[in-house]
Amino acid sequence: MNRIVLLGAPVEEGSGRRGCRMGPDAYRTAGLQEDLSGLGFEVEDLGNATCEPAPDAVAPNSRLVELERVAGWTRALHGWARDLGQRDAFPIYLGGDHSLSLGTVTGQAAAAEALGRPLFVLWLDAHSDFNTFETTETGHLHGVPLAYACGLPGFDALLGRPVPSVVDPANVCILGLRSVDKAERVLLRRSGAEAHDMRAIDEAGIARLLEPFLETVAGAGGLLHVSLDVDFLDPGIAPAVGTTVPGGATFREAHLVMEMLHDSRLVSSLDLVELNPFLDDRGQTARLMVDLTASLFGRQVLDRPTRGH
Ligand code: HAR
Ligand code: MN
Ligand code: MN
Ligand code: MN
Repeated sequence: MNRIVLLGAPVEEGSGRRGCRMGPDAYRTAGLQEDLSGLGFEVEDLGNATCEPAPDAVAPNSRLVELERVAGWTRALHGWARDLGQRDAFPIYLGGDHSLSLGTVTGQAAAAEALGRPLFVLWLDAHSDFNTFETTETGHLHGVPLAYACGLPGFDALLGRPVPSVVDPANVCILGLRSVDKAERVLLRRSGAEAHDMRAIDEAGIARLLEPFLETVAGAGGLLHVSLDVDFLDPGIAPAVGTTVPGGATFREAHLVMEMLHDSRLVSSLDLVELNPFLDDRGQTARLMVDLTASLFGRQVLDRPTRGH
């Protein structure tokens, strides 16, 4: 696939603070389109998605923050992703906080189902985002998207109906964990999703954790959606996020993941989430996220043979 489409998703209501809505423009300013064009891709920027709040989305408890707006974004982005996921182009969703994945992952899952392929998800994040409307302690809906996409119950207000195509938790791999809430941890364990914390990465090396997952995706003939949260990265190299947690992935660990993903040729869609340009230091985080995306699309220092194609 030689075509890439960029879609801005300037949602910030899921994060409980302001700033993520500036994310899509920060990626544009940092030169995302130019870098990808320079790698030989035809890149179309579709601009930013918009949404109307969903007044029918009634909160099942009083803790949930901005449910009507987040439900509006979920519906809009679900529709976009279901459509873009069936086109002959690679969609990159420019966030926006991680609640945007409520729409993009479920939309990509619907697209994969229409194409007759299983969808796999790689979640690169300090957090597992596996809370439900019942377990969330903060009410911030960027803490629930992976549980939602995996079909956990209680979320029907978001789309106004059940998720049409859920992701099998057995098809999920999470890397980078260092902040998981108590009840969330139980749900995550019960789901059977593969999850690796930073200790596992320290001990095994990130490549050895990622490789078997990629082999599983390839063996199943799957499509792979990658959701890259800025806080996967160590705050020392990526300060522009509202939920920094010390001890994150290093510059080289993150690039290595992207380089391996490129070589695998398995990735079919990407979320770039949680960038808060208001907290950035001279654009360094936006720039790093663009560089990581370039690694995913094949930027390398020396020529090297790639497996597969
Ligand atoms: N677990 C916490 C909560 O549910 C924090 C979630 C933070 N999520 C993100 N994206 N920043 O990973 O509120
Ligand atoms: Mn996240
Ligand atoms: Mn996170
Ligand atoms: Mn939060």
